[in-house]
Amino acid sequence: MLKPEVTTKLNEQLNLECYSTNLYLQMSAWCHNKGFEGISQFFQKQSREETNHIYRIFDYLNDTGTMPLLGAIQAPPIHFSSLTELINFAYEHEKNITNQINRLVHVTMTLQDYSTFYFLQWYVAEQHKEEKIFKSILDKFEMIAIDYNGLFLIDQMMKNQ
Ligand code: OFO
Repeated sequence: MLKPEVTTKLNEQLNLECYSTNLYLQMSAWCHNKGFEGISQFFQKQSREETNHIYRIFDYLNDTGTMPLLGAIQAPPIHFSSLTELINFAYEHEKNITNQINRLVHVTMTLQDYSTFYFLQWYVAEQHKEEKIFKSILDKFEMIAIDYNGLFLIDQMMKNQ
């Protein structure tokens, strides 16, 4: 049986993962609308990964006899002035998620809930991977001049990410 504080935090995270799914799906739509098909595909893949994050927490709550609680999900932004702004937004979002996960891990450690602490280690590793992905994309933006040719190259490259 989970402690109430852990349950609350896990439900918060569950809802944040729902937001992440919607955010990346919306970003995929924005990219597709602007003609960046490769990046649009990349964000669809990211959105599916976020859905996987939802189910991990959903299943964990169920498995521990706690009913998952889905609340209202904030709408993701739909306007970006540039592709760089969009990628930056995604990178900042991942950094926020990392902070949330760290706080959650801290709560489990403080309350000596080692089962949930162990469960969350996958998220810790996943956040490291996701921050690295978005940071490396931003680095490529800096390396390749953001003119039309540069953007085309990045779009093609991200089809295989
Ligand atoms: Fe992007 O890792 Fe979940 O939210």
